[in-house]
Amino acid sequence: MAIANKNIIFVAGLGGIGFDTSREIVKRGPKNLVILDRIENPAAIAELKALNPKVTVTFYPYDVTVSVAETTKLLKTIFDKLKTVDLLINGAGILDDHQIERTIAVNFTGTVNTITAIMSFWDKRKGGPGGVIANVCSVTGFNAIYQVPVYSASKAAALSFTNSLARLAPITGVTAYSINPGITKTTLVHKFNSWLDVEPRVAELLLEHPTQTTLQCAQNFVKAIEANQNGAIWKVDLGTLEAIEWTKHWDSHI
Ligand code: NAQ
Repeated sequence: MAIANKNIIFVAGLGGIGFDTSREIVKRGPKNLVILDRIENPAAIAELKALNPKVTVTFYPYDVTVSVAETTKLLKTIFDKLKTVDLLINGAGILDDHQIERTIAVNFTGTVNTITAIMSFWDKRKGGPGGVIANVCSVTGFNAIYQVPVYSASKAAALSFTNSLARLAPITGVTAYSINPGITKTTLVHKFNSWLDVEPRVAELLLEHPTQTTLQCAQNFVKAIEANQNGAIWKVDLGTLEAIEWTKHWDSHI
């Protein structure tokens, strides 16, 4: 999907990976970039606006743990203004295996609920135009960082949900793919709690191995958006972009 002239909603567009990706998106000249994030950052929004004055950048506070009904209300405000939305990016995530419910609420339920809410505007069975969803999952959804099993499982769940969404596209008209970053230098991975403190040095150990910058990640993130492949599972690791092949071990045959 060419980003120029599109209307894009970016949940968590101000985070470490999110903000650099927002900058790459704005450079490509969408019509609207609507950023939804938990905490407002006027300086960051001003920077995005200054980057490309032709782009309308707006911000609404949004916590992904609110109800589907509340999300639907916010989306109605946005759809009333923009009329159409081409792409929804879900990027909210936390990494803290001491907070079990919150991890699942943000990383998995938040993604599912946001998508459930946008379906009432997009679903072709309701006369909607369809749309595109990009979910930020993680390479830990492929193979866990087993010292953070709750986080890893929440990302595997988000990835599985995304793969199902892609299969449902013929019914809903809504396509989907996942963006799965490898270890990327942001505050998220600087220091974090392992489950039951099984490995107090998990962050230090991880960061002994090669990582990528947020800019490298963001540049490949927008390439994946431009490729626009329903069902793609994008690995965005160490400055590279690769569509991974998912191994099938079982088939429902329906
Ligand atoms: P950062 O903490 O900077 O950004 C998280 C974003 O989520 C922020 O915009 C924050 O406001 C938003 N957020 C958190 N709770 C929210 C809520 N309740 N409602 C709305 N928004 C909320 O972290 P980041 O590294 O930029 O992470 C961005 C996304 O990439 C997250 O989903 C994260 O899980 C994912 N990710 C990050 C990394 C990494 O290394 N930084 C990796 C993969 C995926 C492999 C690696 C990991 O999985 C971490 C071990």
